Amino acid sequence: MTAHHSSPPCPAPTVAPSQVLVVEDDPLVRRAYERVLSPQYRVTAVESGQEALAHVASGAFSAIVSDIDVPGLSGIELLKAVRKTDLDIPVVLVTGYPSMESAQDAVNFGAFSYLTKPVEPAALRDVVSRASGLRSLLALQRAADGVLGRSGADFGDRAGQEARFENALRTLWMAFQPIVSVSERRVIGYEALLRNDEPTLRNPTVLIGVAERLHRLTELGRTARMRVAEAIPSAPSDVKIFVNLHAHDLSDEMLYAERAPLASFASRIVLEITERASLEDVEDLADRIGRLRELGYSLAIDDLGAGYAGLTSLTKLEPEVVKLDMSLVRGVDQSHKKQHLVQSMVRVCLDLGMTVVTEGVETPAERDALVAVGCDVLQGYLYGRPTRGFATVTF
Ligand code: G
Ligand code: MN
Repeated sequence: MTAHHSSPPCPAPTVAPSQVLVVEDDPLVRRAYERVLSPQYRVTAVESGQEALAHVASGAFSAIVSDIDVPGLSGIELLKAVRKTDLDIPVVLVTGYPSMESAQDAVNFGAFSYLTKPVEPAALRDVVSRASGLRSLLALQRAADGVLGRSGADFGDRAGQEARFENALRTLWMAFQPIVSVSERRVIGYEALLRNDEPTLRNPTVLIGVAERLHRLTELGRTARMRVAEAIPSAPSDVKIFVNLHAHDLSDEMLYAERAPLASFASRIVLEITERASLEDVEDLADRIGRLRELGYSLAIDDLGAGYAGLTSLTKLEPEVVKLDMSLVRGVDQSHKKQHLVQSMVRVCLDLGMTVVTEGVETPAERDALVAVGCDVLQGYLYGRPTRGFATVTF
């Protein structure tokens, strides 16, 4: 792992302008392509799809020219595999047996162009030149995303994504947003929310998306929990700390370790679980939930009412806390339907002995409407934005 002492605010385009990957099993044809392209491009020529993939993983190509029918991995499979890691490399597919279906497939999967054998040298030169030009343009557009602070989740090659993710992990900190009891007129808890100083990964949803793609969710979850644990000693002693878990975190054995950073605070911690990522993939879910309870944690279902939470989370988690999604809150004062819905949900939850937290409260009118239908524990900009440290709330 490399250390990044001074990461630039936005990565420069990482594409070398002139590398072309040729995938062709017929040695004569391969040589012919090399001869046509090599005056202008650095050509890497391989004979199988597998070899091609290995090169794609390590090199920055401006374009790929692949036979549609190569050993190991067809041109279309190669195209699909390439797109998993790089959205931008133009792929030109070549076939000796043109058929409607393969042309259609090629286009559906995002092939840049489709050539039939025998390929005219001028046509090959032309298509590769257009492909590599497009590649440069895409790289510049990705750089523009960074400069203008757009999501940036997908830009750059994989190496670029790794570097930006490293920077985000290294600068990760937790913001805390107050959760208040209206009747008690006090803060009863704070939700910890991901923040980081990598300009292209500021949005937590984008950061989590990149972590998913890079298979680094475990690391992200561990780092976040470590940062929460470091902050807790400066929190008021009578509040709960709400910590979001990704479904993937439930499969991390470190979560259950007695020496895990949060373990010594477990009785003060409410773990929020959402079904945005499905819980169906977690092995032995019920057993894992049992272990968390034995360690002293409480559990919450996050985003209830957003359409994620299903039977699994309610029946297998039996949460102490339910968090109503802000989509139910937005404009609740204007909508009788929302008021009825929230009222029914609150009743059911209270009957089941669960505490209800209502998220995303922004206006006094929303607060009043929520209190009128039985909500007492509220969270939202009305009481405080997520901030560094544990801000107090004046009532
Ligand atoms: O999925 P989850 O409920 O954990 O997400 C909480 C998110 O909602 C955070 O990103 C937080 O910044 C945001 N948030 C918190 N309070 C409000 C609010 O009052 N209004 C809006 N629009 N967003 C909020
Ligand atoms: Mn949450």
